[in-house]
Amino acid sequence: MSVVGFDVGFLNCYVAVARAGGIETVANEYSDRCTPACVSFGPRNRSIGAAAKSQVVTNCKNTVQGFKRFHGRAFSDPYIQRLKSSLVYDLAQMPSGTTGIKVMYMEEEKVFSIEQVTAMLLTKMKETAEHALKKPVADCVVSVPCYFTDAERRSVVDAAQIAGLNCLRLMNETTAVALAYGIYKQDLPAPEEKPRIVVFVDIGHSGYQTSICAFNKGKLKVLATACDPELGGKDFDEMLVRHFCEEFGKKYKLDVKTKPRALVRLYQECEKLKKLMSANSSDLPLNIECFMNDIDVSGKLNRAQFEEMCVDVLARVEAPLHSLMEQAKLRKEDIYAVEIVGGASRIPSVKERISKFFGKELSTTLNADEAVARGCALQCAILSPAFKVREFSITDAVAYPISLKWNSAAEEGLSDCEVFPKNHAAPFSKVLTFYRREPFTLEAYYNNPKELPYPDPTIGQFVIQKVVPQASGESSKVKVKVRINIHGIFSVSSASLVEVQKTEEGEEPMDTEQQTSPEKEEETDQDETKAHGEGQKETEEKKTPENEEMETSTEESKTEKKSDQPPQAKKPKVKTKVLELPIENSPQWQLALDMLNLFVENEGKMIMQDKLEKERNDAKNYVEEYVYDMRDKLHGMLEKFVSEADRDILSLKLEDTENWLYEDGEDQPKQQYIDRLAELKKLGLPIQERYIESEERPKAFDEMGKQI
Ligand code: ATP
Ligand code: K
Ligand code: MG
Repeated sequence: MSVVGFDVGFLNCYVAVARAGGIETVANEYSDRCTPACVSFGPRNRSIGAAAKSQVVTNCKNTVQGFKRFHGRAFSDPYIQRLKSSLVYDLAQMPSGTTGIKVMYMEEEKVFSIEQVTAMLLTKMKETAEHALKKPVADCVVSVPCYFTDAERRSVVDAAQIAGLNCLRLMNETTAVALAYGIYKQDLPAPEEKPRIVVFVDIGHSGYQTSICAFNKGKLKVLATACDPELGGKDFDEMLVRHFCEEFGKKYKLDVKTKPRALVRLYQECEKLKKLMSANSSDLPLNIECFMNDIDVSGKLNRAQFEEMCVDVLARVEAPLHSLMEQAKLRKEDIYAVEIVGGASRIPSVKERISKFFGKELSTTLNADEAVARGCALQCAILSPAFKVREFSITDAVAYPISLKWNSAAEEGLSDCEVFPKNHAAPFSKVLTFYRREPFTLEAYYNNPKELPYPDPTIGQFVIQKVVPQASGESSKVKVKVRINIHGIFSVSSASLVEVQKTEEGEEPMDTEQQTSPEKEEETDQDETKAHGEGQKETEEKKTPENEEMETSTEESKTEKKSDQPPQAKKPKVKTKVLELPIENSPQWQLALDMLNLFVENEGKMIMQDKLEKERNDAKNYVEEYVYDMRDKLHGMLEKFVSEADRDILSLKLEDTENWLYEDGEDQPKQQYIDRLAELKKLGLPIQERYIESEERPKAFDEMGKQI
């Protein structure tokens, strides 16, 4: 059982683990706690993270970044099509219609699905966690933006599975931040007191997320969220790039947009400049050597100019904040603190706008880069039975209202009802009742497409199978449990048919189940009570049985409503038997199981290939190191221990090997390097042994001296 949190950022990823000392953000093999969300494909292997980022310029067509936004999207999605033209690498359509990336890998053209690419990144992050914990990692919590839709979330869950991870929860990034904020707070109001209201703002590279949360001792409830999925650090970079493209166009007659490599470099330099400007308001230089056509370029900019060119971007900071306050129906005075995280929250003019909106100093008590990963690790610790952590209940909120529609059995066309309104508590289950004679289909969809940052309101189709009429010929009562699960994903989790059997008065009902009492019909799932805590009952208005019938029954059921009352003692006893019904799930853009399995297998193969390639490279490096090391020593410390003739033989052999390494030996199987090294060592070892012996001898005498 591992306790790990992964912040899969658009640009920057972080890994946090729970160890005896508490939650810790851990460093990768470059001693960096930040791992770039970057995967690079080569003729023999993949590079992931920092190693990939270093190839952004040299191997730009096969180095992918910024892929977080491709999850759960059709290739034909206008958003994808628009992005496609601005990317340095290629996108392609998967057989299922979703988005893939097209690269050269192992000297072949390959298309990888977005789930595979994110899985690669997760593979790297998993290794980082395993290295820190010194044991295999599977259980984890993975972050997603709170504005991710169902299809996007399912795609990330699949990516985790491809990487061999067991994702216990997909956690909304702002909720992870809220948990990281709340769990250590000792002074939260008691459960019966007025909650502490805190606003969280996360501005990353791609997205802007805000949430407003209510805290009491031991619990947090997300009241509302508001986002701009298209506002982040990248938009500021974009403005700078546009500015310098124009400037260099005029100044040097360069058309930067025609050279992907130059463009990639310009983006890198502009990002650096943007960061410098956060700490500095004076003129700052931007210089790139050999930028294009061997021309060195240079320019300069100051913060005031930067802010001026970003007015339109900055103007978008306020809208989500307005929406947040409107949804929560709270006044600005009710807010205890505004906590900001995310890299782009360091931009002074962004901070100013937010601070001005709330009329409040912003709080930066959390680590702006690591809070999401830490929150995820904390959530993983809470979910892990093996780890002791302070009890803390988290109630998240539904981001977009969800409705169900179905063909009415009464033949009057489609019926529908909103099952989860916006900001409804999540995770959560509801039981809906239908009266049916035959199998029927429920279609789940987002009922307010306008607010959806996604072109397709469909969530999926769910066929309730094997529905049959009662023995009497009447419609059967079918109970369908719908839920927003722990990942924030909608599902039809179970369906059952209540078979009514009339029995003689006084006869003991046998092998029957008492009908569930209406009060129990709406409840959270057993396995989720822990994640919820008790806040649920207080905040969730209980529907009366009438309400539920009204909302969930089809027309023809209304006449039967009376017979649906709990059995009464004097009437003939009614036995009921509950039959589980199979459900056929077709969520939108769901990766098919056989594909998922294939991807799991392929990821395993690629991991193996990377490992072999690493071993091969290591073997080559050992030869190279030996050549340089031995050559130095032959003319240094080993000089006295080798005859001139032997030294010449070995020297020649070393030189031969060096030449070979630069020519035929550049790219050989591992065994070749091992053999070469063995050959060299055969000559070198006797010399080294003579040296060691001569070093040991005086020491041995010394030891003897001490003993006497
Ligand atoms: P997302 O949350 O959108 O998935 P992410 O988590 O990868 O993205 P972060 O790491 O939070 O993003 O933030 C990265 C962004 O913050 C980049 O645009 C980066 O240039 C910007 N950034 C980091 N430090 C600074 C700074 N000091 N000043 C201005 N911008 C900064
Ligand atoms: K991040
Ligand atoms: Mg982020």
